[in-house]
Amino acid sequence: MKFNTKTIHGGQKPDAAYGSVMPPIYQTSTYAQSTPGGHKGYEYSRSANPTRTALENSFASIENGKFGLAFSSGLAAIDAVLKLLKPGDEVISTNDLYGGTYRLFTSIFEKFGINFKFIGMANAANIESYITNNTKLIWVETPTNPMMTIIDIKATATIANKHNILLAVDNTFATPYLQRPLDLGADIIMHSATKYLGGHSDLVMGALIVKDEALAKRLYFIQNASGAVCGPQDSFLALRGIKTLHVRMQRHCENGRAVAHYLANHPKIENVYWPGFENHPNHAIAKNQMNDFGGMVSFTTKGNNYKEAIKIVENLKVFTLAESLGGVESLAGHPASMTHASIPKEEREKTGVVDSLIRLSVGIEDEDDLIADLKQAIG
Ligand code: P1T
Repeated sequence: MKFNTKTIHGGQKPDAAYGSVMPPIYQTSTYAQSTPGGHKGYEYSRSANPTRTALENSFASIENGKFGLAFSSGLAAIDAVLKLLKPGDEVISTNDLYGGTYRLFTSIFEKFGINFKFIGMANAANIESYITNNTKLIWVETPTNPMMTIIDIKATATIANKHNILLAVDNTFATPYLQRPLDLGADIIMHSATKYLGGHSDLVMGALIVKDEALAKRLYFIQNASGAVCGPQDSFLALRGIKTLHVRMQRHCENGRAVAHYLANHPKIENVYWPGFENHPNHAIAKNQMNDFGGMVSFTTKGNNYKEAIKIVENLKVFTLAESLGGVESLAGHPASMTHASIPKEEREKTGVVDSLIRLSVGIEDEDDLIADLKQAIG
């Protein structure tokens, strides 16, 4: 089955009871048993729920994995991965990543004796010198949030395999429409399904996808034991969202391209971060591992003018000033004060998250309206 068919049919079959084409929303916490342990595969909805199972099968299918797991948020999914580790273990992570992921690593897991090294991974060979006997996990976001740095998944997987270290890739920005990290050698894919997979800004959810059965069993154990699962209603919404992922992504990419080029030619704009530009430092890797360049675009104002940046985000009318990304509607964010506020200023500025940086999640509206909105807001 090809990708555009998998988004609709992958891991799905009509419901056994009445043949309903969409899986029913099994709004139940528990299931009748004929005798203790005598059930039909479901006993309690933290452990498993049929609507969630349908979604988890879809996750596995679209990412070319074997096992999918759905969580109550993206951070809950990351939390589950980190719980594979024990005190003394080390994690090597991209230094440019979602602020909440950084906060989870440094404010929660460091307290439990897990050590983190945040490094630039634009050159994958750089990773090897940070590996010690205690390194158990490499955490990669690509494209990174919000600087759009591209990390070579295949090269990173080769290094991780050589040292017997797990490689997890946060595939939130790219989605499997653009890149499939398991095919490139990663062990775990993570998603904030809140974003493109859900696609309509109406739910908060996380996903993990793996190929290896032993690893899947360990993650299922954590999912059930820690309990950060999503409900059946949200599972249904995410499944519905995934069915249009490919058509939405196609338009996100087209509009993202138009917006990136418009900004690049604007005299009041300094830098535009979008991996489709030939002069993007990792353009060659992006071209190699992605099918297109996505709908996320970040930029700074001329002279890193903070006041100008705030004026722009306040002036936008079609773009909504809001956290999050990946929905059908266009959003604008100010990472330094919003999504990345939990990263200390000197840390975030090292990776380019300066005070004038604006991040756009380019939606699927008409391209002309988006460009006109930017034009009036930037002036
Ligand atoms: O918000 P949640 O579903 O818990 O997902 C966290 C998360 C993980 N990884 C990436 C790359 C993300 O972008 C996010 C969430 N990000 C935002 C809310 C944001 O506006 O960037």
